[in-house]
Amino acid sequence: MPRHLLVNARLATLRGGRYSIVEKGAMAVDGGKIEWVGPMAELDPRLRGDDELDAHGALVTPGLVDCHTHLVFAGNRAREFEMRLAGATYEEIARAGGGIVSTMKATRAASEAQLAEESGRRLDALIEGGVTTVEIKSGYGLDLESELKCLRVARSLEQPRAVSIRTTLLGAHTVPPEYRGRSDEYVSFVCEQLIPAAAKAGLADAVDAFCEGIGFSPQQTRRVFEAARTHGLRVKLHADQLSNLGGAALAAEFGALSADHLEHTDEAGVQALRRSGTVAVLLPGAFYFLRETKLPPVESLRRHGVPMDVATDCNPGTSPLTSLATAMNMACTLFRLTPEEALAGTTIHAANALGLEDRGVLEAGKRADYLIWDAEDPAELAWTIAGRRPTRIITPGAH
Ligand code: DI6
Ligand code: FE
Repeated sequence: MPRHLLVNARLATLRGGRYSIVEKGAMAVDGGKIEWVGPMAELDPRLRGDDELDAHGALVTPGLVDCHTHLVFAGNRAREFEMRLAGATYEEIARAGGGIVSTMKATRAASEAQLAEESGRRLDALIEGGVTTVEIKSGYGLDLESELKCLRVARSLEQPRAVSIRTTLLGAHTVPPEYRGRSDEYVSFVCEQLIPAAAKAGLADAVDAFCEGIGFSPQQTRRVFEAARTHGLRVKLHADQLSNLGGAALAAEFGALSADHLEHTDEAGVQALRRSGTVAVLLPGAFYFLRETKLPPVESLRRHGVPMDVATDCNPGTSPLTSLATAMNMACTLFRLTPEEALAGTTIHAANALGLEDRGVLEAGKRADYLIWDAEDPAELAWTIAGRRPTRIITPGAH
């Protein structure tokens, strides 16, 4: 990325998690980093030069961060969608051997190239919507080779694109058929073989689990977290999505980067998140697609000052969504976030949920990931339903 100066921009810097607008702003970029941000009137004349990018008064924001996706998978679940509309519940389909297991079969059967091709299309859609950093989970392989394959594919998607990818090992997503009725043994496999292998290969940045009646118990989740800790990996958790098993408090106890979903989290869970500094990730796409009615405790999270993120949860079963701006709209309409909270939840706070302090805010010293929008008001980004796209994406590229 060449040294350049952005001028005449309406900068939504997101400093302090607020819009923090700089009117008639300028931003100097050097070596892929922001060197200076402020009003044009205070611009050091020595920074001016030939390499100026004129925003003509348009809105500029940090690049968006999608901090929770399962976008590496093969096939689709349209048939299951039809079954649910005909009356079957998500849990019933899962218990009957459909759900995650049906995607697991397609994913195990796919070659690495095929998987990269299918998954790359979903990633490209996210990028077109302004996502410059994305987290991708495994969890549709559920055996040693297939889980590592999914993580390798996730990592491989970064190179040809101007995007940063963080990978998360979600071996504890569901019990695969070969371990049916032996979930504790499957957890032993995850702890003793999968986590060590992923850590040794350097393929995972974090470890996640699905703590749920149809997933893993709190005791099993605890074993997974302990193994992650032994291998120096941070944790995050699918917590309290369909029922309250105390997942938020468990995540907090292990200093998780984030606790995700949280529809059924109670006051004690929110307080535990606050104490541990764990970020709350809200996933309105899954709430919408499953036609859930139990709302996450947004008012309580706000009151306790727990940072809230918004992510797509892009996955075939509960959130086939590839627009983060649409997720922002849903977070506002369904969960009553303000458009400002939704934007903070897809920039500065979302970066924190990935343990990344170097992005998500337009500030000197941060990465120069930024977006120019055909918009004036930052609330416009969450306002449209179909997902607005930036007119320009400027990013130093991978890593
Ligand atoms: N919770 C979810 O919403 C997704 N995974 C999870 O743990 C669903 C994954 C799927 O149905 O394929
Ligand atoms: Fe998820």
